[in-house]
Amino acid sequence: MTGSIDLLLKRLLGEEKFLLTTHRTPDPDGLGAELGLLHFLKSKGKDALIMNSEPVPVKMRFLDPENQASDMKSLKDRAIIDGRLIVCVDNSDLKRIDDLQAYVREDQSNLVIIDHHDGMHADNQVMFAFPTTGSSCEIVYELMTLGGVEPTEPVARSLYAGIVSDTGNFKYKKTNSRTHEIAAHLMRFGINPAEVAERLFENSPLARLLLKKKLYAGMVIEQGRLAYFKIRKSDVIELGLSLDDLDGVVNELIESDDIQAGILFTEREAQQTKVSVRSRGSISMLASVVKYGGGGHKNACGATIPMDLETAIADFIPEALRCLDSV
Ligand SMILES: [Mn+2]
Repeated sequence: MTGSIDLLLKRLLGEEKFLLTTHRTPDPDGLGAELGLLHFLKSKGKDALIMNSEPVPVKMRFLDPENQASDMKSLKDRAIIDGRLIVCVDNSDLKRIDDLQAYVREDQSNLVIIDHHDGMHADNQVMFAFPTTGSSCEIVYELMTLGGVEPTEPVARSLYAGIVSDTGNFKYKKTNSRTHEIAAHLMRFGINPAEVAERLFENSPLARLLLKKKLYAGMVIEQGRLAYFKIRKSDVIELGLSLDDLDGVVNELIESDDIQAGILFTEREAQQTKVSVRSRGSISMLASVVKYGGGGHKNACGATIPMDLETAIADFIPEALRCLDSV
């Protein structure tokens, strides 16, 4: 079952106080959807705020010029959270909202999830899932349109950035004519697409190039069809980077025609390895990450494995190859 924008609109307008959140390490789609939804709810006279588990990465701060996205790490008075409907966008895995999980009632009556990842079941009460939509920002745009609210220029920019980023510059499979219509409409609010692309993708520090040098030096290709690389936390920190600076690197692995799937293993803690998986076309890698409690899309998914880096790699690679065999 696919989520319904009508029912989502009804569900939201029936409440007064909101807390908007997304997954940890917020990305442009999660942040854009939050900012769009915040603008929408405030336009409807609602009391709404954004509260993420982590601060907005420096690179994405241009999307939130008024610093409307606050985070649990710098929150002083937690009483502000009480009595609000928690709306989680771009994420249906509650583990990924960290401390905020504690505020979700056991019966989830104070929770709404708005997401576009694969494999979720919409009930249009708690879970509003739109798995055929390329980005959460498109869902929020449709909601705003149905509710009769126009974006401001910064809101249009953040929605546009989320769409560009989550559709892989309009090239991933969920991109359709509606995606382009929405992007075209958002551009009329004064967005400069070249500038957005440059800020999102091209203003990376030299250290990121050095990090990539390290990644590629250790790249492994299995059976001529699966490529992977790994990075240790200390390597990232030594270069003065954060784990967010690795965003998008894994996509490069499947740029080669012969490589069907690419994986980045990131050591987050001594016994915690993040695995990010990308695949081409009809190849779904979801089964490989679901085993570890992960999720995502068929062509872009991930999980956090409670093992050290090398053990996680040894454990995961056979799972990934099994996925490729089943195609
Ligand atoms: Mn997304």
